[in-house]
Amino acid sequence: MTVAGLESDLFVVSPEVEEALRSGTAVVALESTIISHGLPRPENLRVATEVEDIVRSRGAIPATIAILDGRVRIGLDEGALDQVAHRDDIVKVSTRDLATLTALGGSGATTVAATSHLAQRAGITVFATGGLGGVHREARDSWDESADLTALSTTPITVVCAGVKSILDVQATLERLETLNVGILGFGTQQFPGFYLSDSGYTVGWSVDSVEAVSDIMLARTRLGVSAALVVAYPLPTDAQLDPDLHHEVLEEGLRRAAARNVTGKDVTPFLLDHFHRATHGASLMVNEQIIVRNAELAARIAVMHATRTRAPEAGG
Ligand code: PSU
Ligand code: MN
Repeated sequence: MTVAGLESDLFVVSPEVEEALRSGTAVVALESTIISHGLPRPENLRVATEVEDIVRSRGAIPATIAILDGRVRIGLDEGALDQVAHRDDIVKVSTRDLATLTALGGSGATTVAATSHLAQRAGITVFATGGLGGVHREARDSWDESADLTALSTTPITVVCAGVKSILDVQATLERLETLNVGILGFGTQQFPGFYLSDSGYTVGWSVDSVEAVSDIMLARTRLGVSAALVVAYPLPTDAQLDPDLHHEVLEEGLRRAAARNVTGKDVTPFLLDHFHRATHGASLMVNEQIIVRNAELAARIAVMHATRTRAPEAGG
């Protein structure tokens, strides 16, 4: 059996994801840019595996999404995950690149924008990532705003993240998310998280404390026909965050270097994340790992709760 509407010459859905979608078992979509471009080797594969494991341990099926040799892969086996982590021809893929890359037979790792699109195409409603893309500092001159924002404005999916990357202009990003009708819920907090930092300094309009409440809101959004995404903002505890002074110092240096080397476009985010990993001697990497694992765990709990409530009753049962 195949997932409804997904043609098998273009989509390869892993058997366990296919079975989960068919039976109404909880599935959590996971992005792959974080593996190929967001984390250094060899830690990237270890973290990707750890993230899948935590999703499973909470009773959901992980569906890491990527493009391999022209086909969309929804759910990666060990070999495919290894390819995303280690192949040198894996490009960073946003929504606009999807058709071009698949038609040309290329391989790539999907951003939040592209992953959201493909997840919703496959009928997956919950997605976990680290931090969203957003409006870059200096955007007044560079016009650099992540396509994650516009993608989320048109994709009805629930995204668990630790806010937006702290390398961004958080205030401007929050304004754009409001304009774009993207819902934001603080999970257990009134403060919008700052990715490496527990608190970005900005508050959220709504806060919930339970996965039941998130599921209630997801159900209401479906019934109301709200077609934008819901962001569940989940901060690290303060004792796990990156030291704020170190963060400030490393970010200033990274922005200076990016400007000096004329880094632009889709290279900016990987450049800055890599700078953080080097300049903090791995401290930011540890923080990043914790962020992703925690987000995946919460996403799995939300997905399990939501699946229980929305699963069609068994025929004849
Ligand atoms: N956050 C991370 N690591 C990452 C990214 C975000 O901690 O690698 C990736 C995500 O895939 C996100 C993308 O969608 O960066 C945004 O890139 P850009 O700013 O070029 O839109
Ligand atoms: Mn950009």
